[in-house]
Amino acid sequence: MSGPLEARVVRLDAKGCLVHLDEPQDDLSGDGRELWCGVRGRIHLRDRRGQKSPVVVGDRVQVERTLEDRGAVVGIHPRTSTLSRPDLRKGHIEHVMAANVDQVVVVSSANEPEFTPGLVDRVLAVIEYSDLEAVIVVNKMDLVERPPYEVETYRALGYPVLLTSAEDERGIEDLRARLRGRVSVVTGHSGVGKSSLLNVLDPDLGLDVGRVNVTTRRGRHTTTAALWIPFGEDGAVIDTAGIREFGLFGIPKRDVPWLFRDLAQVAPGCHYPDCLHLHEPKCAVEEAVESGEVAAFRYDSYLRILESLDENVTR
Ligand SMILES: Nc1nc2c(ncn2[C@@H]2O[C@H](COP(=O)(O)OP(=O)(O)O)[C@@H](O)[C@H]2O)c(=O)[nH]1
Ligand SMILES: [Mg+2]
Ligand SMILES: [Zn+2]
Repeated sequence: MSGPLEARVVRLDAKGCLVHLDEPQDDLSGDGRELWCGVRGRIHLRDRRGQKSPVVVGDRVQVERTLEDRGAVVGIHPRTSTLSRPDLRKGHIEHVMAANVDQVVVVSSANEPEFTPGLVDRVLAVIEYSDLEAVIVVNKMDLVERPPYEVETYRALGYPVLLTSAEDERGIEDLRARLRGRVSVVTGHSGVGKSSLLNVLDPDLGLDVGRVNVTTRRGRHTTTAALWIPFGEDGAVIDTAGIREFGLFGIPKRDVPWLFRDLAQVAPGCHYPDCLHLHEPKCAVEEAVESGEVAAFRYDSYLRILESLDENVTR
């Protein structure tokens, strides 16, 4: 057997991971590039502290063949970026969801379920902290006359917003152009049409499309694991299931105001340099919200993130 093979982790389960080999191997079935791997002990040990899994989807790894159609991950290349959330069941341990990501595509819907800015604002804050890029997708535009009013605010702040419909296929080519040649994590509440959009972009995918729960109008959660979907040359989409809570892992409270571009613009006018904009005297942010210079929904999202950090203290 020769030296280790270079590969990418494309799927995880309890026992190991599926990797996609850079170079196809003649004696492997299928396209010769898929190999199920366990993870060698020393990698477990090195990365165990605070990590749920030593390898995650998107990781660049080195693998060794063990049995004919089996392998072992023997090395992990340094990550260029990670996306994480606290794992609340296990006492605030960081749960890395994906590695080596270029951008986060946060999908929402204009209706059914009704547009809510909470998750979008959370994702925007996360990407400001991690230097990833964000793309906001408002899907199901076929169901409404005009986009949600929040879209104007996002555009004014310089965030790209794509208005799409998996139903009548508007905005799909713009979305395709945004995904080309990049590694994107796609996130958003269930039922907004993530799988439907990916199926329109690549009809061979055949991802499961769920139904919107009639009583709550909140989607039922249909996908089960983070999934690496190759997308054109060098590009890929990571479909992350069930991200109810998009993580702000380990972000100190005092940094949060600076993750909101609109708040950060006016915050230098606050009386106290460490103002958290929670009713401190002479707060420029509160004045800007009152005058309408800062959109009230953005301030609400900011307050909710601060509250959530109180609940899940991460440091
Ligand atoms: N009217 C309309 N319905 C859509 C659109 N995209 C998805 N849906 C429907 O919304 C439901 C949830 O879609 P799905 O792709 O499973 O959402 P996901 O949970 O975000 O992956 C399904 O019934 C889809 O047929 C759209 O652009 N317009
Ligand atoms: Mg889905
Ligand atoms: Zn202030």
